[in-house]
Amino acid sequence: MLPVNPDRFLNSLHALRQFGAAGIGKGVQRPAYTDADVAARDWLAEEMRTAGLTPHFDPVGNLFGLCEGPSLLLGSHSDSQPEGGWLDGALGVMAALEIAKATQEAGGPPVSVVSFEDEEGRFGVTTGSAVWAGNLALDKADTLTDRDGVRFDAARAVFADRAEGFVDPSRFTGFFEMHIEQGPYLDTTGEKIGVVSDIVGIRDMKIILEGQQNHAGTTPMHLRRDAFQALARFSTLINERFRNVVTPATVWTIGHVSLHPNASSIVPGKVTFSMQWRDGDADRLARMEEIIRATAAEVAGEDFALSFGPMLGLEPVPMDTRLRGALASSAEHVAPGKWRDMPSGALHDATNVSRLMPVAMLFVPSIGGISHDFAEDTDEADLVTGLEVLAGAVATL
Ligand code: HGY
Ligand code: MN
Ligand code: MN
Repeated sequence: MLPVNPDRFLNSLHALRQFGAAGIGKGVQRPAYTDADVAARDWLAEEMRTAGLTPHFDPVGNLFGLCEGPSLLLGSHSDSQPEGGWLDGALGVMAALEIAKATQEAGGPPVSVVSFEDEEGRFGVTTGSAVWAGNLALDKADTLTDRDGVRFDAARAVFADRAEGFVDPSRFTGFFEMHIEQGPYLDTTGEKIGVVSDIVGIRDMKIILEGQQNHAGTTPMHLRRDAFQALARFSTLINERFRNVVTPATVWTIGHVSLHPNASSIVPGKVTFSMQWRDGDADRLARMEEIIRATAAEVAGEDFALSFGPMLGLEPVPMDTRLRGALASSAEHVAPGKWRDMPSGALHDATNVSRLMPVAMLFVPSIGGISHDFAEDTDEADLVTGLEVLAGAVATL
């Protein structure tokens, strides 16, 4: 068994939490490329150096802690949602660093560490690992903008003085990512570990409908071309039309809506909204895209100009059998009868890394199933159990 140090691990997690601490519970506000994110990465680079690893920033801000020669890669991401929890991503990065330290103290196996950048998609979808893995071309990523119109190339310039080239993935023999479940299943069943079977696919795009801005008092209802009403009709129609295409595991979200000019006495003339959908089946994702595009065109009709932003997406991926088996046997050893195989409804960097090498993931419970919220939390005993399962899997490889 690798000599992991639970207190050292938990202390490092609480240290990372200070960067962008929201002051509400253990919440954090550490979106990619913000001052808090950059400060956290600079701190992490020093932690890696102290742990005997060579810190390496790449051109998009992915931070690797490299050990000599071929090695296992462990990690996740340390950026957060605009309102995030202290564990989403951070858990996997600090568990990786703890195991890198333990493997050095134990004389192997060699472990490198990574904190990917913009996994939370301020600009794209798992942007940093997507660029590193070749799922997203850098010149295309550079044209992406965040919800305030900031361009990706302008944001990533903050790392220009630190960035070296992209790390060659062939130095790594496989990738493990530990993550909170971010859903209700382990918390409900009382199980301690999820060994991930596969990660769902995702599609994400912006839809714009433009009608007619007008006076909210003098414009009769039958003459309006109200962009909010068009969005409301679109949402109602797709919920109906998805019914015979989706399963209980399919999800879709309109999470970001920008009404123009967003004033209570003005009929909104324009709406820009995010349309995101996820499922384990690529064909179902494609059928849903057809319904979305057709329904948007139907709602637009003659009254609204319709346009679509770039569609970003990742395919569903199965986890590597050998690495997953190492996690399962370690889980049975550490938490006998208290673990399960399960799919991931959340996206992770492991999806992109799976293009380059074998990958596997494990989950620990999320209290109340809450995530992407300041209230996100996990019992510290469960965090340590996850660390021990991961260490056991690494030791067998
Ligand atoms: O949205 C996701 O699945 C990830 O947490 N960014
Ligand atoms: Mn995450
Ligand atoms: Mn997340």
